[in-house]
Amino acid sequence: MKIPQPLSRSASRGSTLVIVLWVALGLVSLALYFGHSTALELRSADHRAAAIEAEQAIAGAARFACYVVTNLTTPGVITDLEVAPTYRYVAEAVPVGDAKFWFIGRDANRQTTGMGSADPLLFKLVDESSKLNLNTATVEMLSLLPRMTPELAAAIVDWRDTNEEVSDGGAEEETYARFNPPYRCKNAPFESVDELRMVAGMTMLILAGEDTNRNGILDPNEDDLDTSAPWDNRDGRIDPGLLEYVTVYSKESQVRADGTAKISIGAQGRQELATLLSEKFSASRGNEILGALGNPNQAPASLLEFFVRSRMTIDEFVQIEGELTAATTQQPATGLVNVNSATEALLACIPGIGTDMAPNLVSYRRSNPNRLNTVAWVSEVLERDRAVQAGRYLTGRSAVYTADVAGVGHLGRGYRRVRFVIDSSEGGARIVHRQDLTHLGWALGRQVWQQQEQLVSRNMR
Ligand SMILES: [Ca+2]
Ligand SMILES: [Ca+2]
Ligand SMILES: [Ca+2]
Ligand SMILES: [Ca+2]
Repeated sequence: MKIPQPLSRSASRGSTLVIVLWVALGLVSLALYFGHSTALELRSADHRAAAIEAEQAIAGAARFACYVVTNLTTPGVITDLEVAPTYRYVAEAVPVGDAKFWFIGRDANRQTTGMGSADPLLFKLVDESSKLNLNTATVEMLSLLPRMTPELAAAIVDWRDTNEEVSDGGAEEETYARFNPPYRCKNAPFESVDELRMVAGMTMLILAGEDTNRNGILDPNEDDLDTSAPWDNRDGRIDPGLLEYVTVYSKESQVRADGTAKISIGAQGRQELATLLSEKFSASRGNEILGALGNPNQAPASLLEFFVRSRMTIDEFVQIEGELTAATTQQPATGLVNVNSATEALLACIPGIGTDMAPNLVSYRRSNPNRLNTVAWVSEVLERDRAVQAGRYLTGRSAVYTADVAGVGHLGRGYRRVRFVIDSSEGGARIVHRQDLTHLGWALGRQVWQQQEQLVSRNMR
């Protein structure tokens, strides 16, 4: 019988070594694992901190925008010339501690065909009166918007009108009842432009077009066909969707600079108007103007018509324009288009202007930048009848602005973007809409991206 021999000394030492090695290996991998996850944790904490900085900068930017809107040299006029340099509304890479913010703006004088890839982003507030108001524009006006069809324009009007009568090509209750799942036709005014998604026949391509990050300029993925989303036509120009051209917020200011109600240009305001004219000019000049205006019961329907009929000079009219309103209780002044800030594509939708005269208005603006504080100059470009027709849809002043604010934290990290709509129509400034647009991705263009990259690499060295 064989008695089992104890393991030799050397074999026992060998297995101990193997065990020690395994333990050491385990400890090393644990150390590596925790080291790596701590680094990850640190980096993500750093990003979270940067994002919080960006959010704080954006909140500050919104307050700054409210201040600018309520402190304009001429209320409702927001051209570069009118704004004092100490609080210019052009805001680019404004530092707030380690963070920065930008206003993502638009160029009103860009060509109808869109902006080329070389066109830079403009950093400023956006005038909501530079767009068509979904709640007041007619089917005819809506139909002329880029990417719009007559059927879709009719469906938009059917969505907001209170009746159930289907407009030509439009959609009411029975169309929406057939959807899966079905829903009701709103039959009430639009409360946001995003509500357009609900309208029958609408697609994301029509809404956003090539400009999927909604910054008004051509980004690399928006000019490469279908290499990356979205599909685009790679023609070197941005072809934006409907969202670029429509609003639900535009409205006229109801108050004068001193906070009192504006004077009606209708019969009910005639006495106040007479007082204003004699105060601003003289009693005799006032009488001349009132005489030219004629019968108070056939009052002008718009400020532009008032100007044309009054035979005032533009310089005279500018002095009283902010005191007057064409709004009546039956027809509140909602949705007028500011002829000084609307693009050519938008102006072409206005009755009396059209595609033939819109380019002339834009070229007048380019050559007369110091005239963009009034609606009166339109009568120097359009003939009288067309000016009177267009006047009902136009204004020279705005009360509602968008601050589309992008911000980054330290070292360009933690990108965030929030859009604020600021309404000053009742005096003061109220934020009436806030929308987080961070999910649309980087919207500050290639130039700012490169600047941020350089900043990071300088700091890494
Ligand atoms: Ca309806
Ligand atoms: Ca874009
Ligand atoms: Ca693309
Ligand atoms: Ca294009």
